[in-house]
Amino acid sequence: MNPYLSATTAAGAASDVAVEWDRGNDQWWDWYMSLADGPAPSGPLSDPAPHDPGPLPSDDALAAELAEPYPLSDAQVAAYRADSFVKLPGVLSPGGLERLRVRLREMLDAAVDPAVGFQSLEMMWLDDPLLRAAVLSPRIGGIAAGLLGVGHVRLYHDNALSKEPGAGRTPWHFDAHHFPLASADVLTAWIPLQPTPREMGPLAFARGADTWRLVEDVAFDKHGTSYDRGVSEAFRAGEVDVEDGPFAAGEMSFHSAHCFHTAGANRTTAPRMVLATTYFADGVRVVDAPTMVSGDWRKFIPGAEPGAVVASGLNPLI
Ligand SMILES: O=C(O)CCC(=O)C(=O)O
Repeated sequence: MNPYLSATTAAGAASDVAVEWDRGNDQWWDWYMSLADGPAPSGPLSDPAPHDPGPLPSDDALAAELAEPYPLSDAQVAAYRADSFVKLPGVLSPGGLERLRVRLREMLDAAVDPAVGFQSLEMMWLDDPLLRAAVLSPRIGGIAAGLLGVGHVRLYHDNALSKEPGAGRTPWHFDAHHFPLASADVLTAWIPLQPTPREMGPLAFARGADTWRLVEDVAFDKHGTSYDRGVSEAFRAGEVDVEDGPFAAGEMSFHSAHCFHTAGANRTTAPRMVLATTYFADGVRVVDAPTMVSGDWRKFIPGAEPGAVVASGLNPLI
């Protein structure tokens, strides 16, 4: 039995996820990360290359940067649709990202046990003006709307994700399994807050809008690592192209809820800090039967019931 599950969520077959999650979202991440295949990382950690983010913008300058539209090209929109993800250069300035990194670090340090290897925190936008400006940013929300081909998006949630030095892989998964949203028009902006070389564990993507269908029949395993292994074997057998390159300063990715993704271990001495924000097209409904893989989703859509349109006060239009 997986040690992160309660008696209720552990019950039944290993592929049975029908009950709802009954712990917090940080415990959800502890569970989900334990499903990653492969040996625990070992050996010395390397120092990342020095990075000078340059001058740090004032609050007003950062707010202005976050409000400025990003010139999304037709080729970038087409790439997102064909590949199920796109990596975009120069979305935010290195100095702006450094300000977000410092603030997010303070918030994580105040809230999370330092012994945890994959540290997470959500709904920071409710407590912090800087995070609010980033999470509700017209620049980032505008890219999300442009990629989905809609006028506006709504926020599902924000997420701080810090993979600490030495922490292991993120297992292969797709977010349609995770978010209880009944639509393909859902995407996540993955915003690294420092340059992220391969050895730090950048997010990696299985290319192709329909690639998820290759692994539809791989049985989920809530106790162990067989699902992650099965997905990776199927992708190898299907010669799926995996984009696993580094992220330069200011570069960020947008991946569809149908994009399979994973991330390597962090083999550096610095935390791999990321702000991940998930947006969806206005009018999307909650699925009829959320599962334990959705975590504590009610925190992000208070008052909503299965089948209802997602439009709570915590899902503002951007
Ligand atoms: O940051 C990671 O390692 C995983 C993040 C992820 O799965 C996501 O943002 O959808």
